[in-house]
Amino acid sequence: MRATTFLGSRRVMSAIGQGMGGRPSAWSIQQAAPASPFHAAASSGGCSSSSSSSTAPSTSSSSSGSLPSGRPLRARLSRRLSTSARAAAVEAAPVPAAPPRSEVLTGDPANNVTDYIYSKMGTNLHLQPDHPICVIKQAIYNYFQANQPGLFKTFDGLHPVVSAHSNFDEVLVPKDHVSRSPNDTYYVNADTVLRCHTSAHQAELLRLGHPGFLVTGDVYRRDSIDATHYPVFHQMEGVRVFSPDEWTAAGLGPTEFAERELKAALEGMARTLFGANIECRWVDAYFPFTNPSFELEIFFNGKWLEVLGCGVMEQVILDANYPDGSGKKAWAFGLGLERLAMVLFDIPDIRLFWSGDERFLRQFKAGDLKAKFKSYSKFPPCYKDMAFWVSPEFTENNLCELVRGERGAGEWEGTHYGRVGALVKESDMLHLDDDVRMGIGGDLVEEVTLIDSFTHPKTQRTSNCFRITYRSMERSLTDDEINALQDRVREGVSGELKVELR
Ligand code: FA5
Ligand code: MG
Repeated sequence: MRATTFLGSRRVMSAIGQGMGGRPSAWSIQQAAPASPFHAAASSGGCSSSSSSSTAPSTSSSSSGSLPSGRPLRARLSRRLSTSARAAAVEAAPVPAAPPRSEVLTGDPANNVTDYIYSKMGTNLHLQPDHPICVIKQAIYNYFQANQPGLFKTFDGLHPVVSAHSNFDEVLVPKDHVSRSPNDTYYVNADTVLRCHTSAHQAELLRLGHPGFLVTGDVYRRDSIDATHYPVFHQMEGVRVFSPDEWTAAGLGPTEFAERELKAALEGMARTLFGANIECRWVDAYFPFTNPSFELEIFFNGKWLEVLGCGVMEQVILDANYPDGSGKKAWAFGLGLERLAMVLFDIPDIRLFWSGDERFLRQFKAGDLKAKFKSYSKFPPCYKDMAFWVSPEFTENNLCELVRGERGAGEWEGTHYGRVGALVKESDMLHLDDDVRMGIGGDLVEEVTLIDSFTHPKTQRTSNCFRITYRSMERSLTDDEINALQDRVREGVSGELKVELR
């Protein structure tokens, strides 16, 4: 479990939706402003406002939940959402193909991209119409379009290789922020990265003067390994700019107004996607580019799952980029599409999104938000523990990269990546011989967990014990195969990460 979020800081519970103890209760609906379409949408789901434990004002009783025609708003909304003719117009941009390998694995001293990561580039799950990532993306576009027709311009094809300047500097990420570290971000060279968030495009799109936009794309992070973290995933960025007359009409200050609009928009989105009974909570957060900042969590499979970060945009960003930005106010959010799709379609493991297995893919269809994933197999996990004295080279992310790294033994044959279309030829892989570039376990690695750590009182050396869980989504693994993988992991960690195995 990471102590801090990647771009945000450690979280503090906000008052909204926080229970008296134990599990916080679901959120309550914010005070509605009649002028805001998002407020109408947010109240349409009739989400049960949390009981006495919530301190947020609730309007579920004061909001009518219907439009002037008398038709229930929810019915109207869902009709609109299913009308493809009214779907958001997506910015016509060429689909970002994988760049040539030599442009991403450059040999530059700062380069830390692996072939495993490169093999994911150009796959663009968010552009494959029947893929669950694309299905949920489209549902969210439709929601925003239905609420504010034409306001949000959508961008699906912005290239994931971006300057460090736009990924970090333009969104005020401090020079010494952890997310800039090569332990956390993939560098092509010292000035160029694989975007680690879609916020990398905020400033450039603000400069074009769009008052609202949604950007979807693949993002890349060196990260821990478990069922909800993957080194490549898909984010959607949303930005909405307001003018003074809007907050004046609402009788609110600019920041207060933007915060209220933001939460209403996102609560409405959650209820539109998941229905009224979904359990959600707001958590206070920190991001360098927003203030105040929040994260939204959804209760899923017995745990709170963080699905998005958001906040009121730092004024400096608007001032520096938006035409006449100093008189404006904006909100921004960045959501994880895999996480939302896991909740919506009941998908238990993030690795499944990359499966080329027909038994997975055929369960989803464009426009079908009702599909629930049916497990076609449940193979037993296999646990391997490994203890070692750590070295200066050792970090948990380095271990995860080494363990998962490139193709999984036995998973590469045939079309494991084929159907989802990773544009890597087998011949490109054959000359690779370095375990850090190649990796070992691929998607057979389900989880890497630190289960024990102690510092020797005399030598002050620290020993860690990690448990690696291996499991295939598609077949049974043999003992011999796992033992061979684990032997290679042990060789890799002692050789590459210079740790002393115990
Ligand atoms: C960000 O990336 C911010 N750029 C979000 C933002 C945008 C905040 C605009 C404010 C304004 P964070 O690092 O928390 O924040 O990631 C956002 C979401 O991406 C998370 O909530 C989660 O849903 C998803 N996510 C993060 N890491 C992973 C991962 N390794 N695998 C899958 N999903 C992930
Ligand atoms: Mg976060």
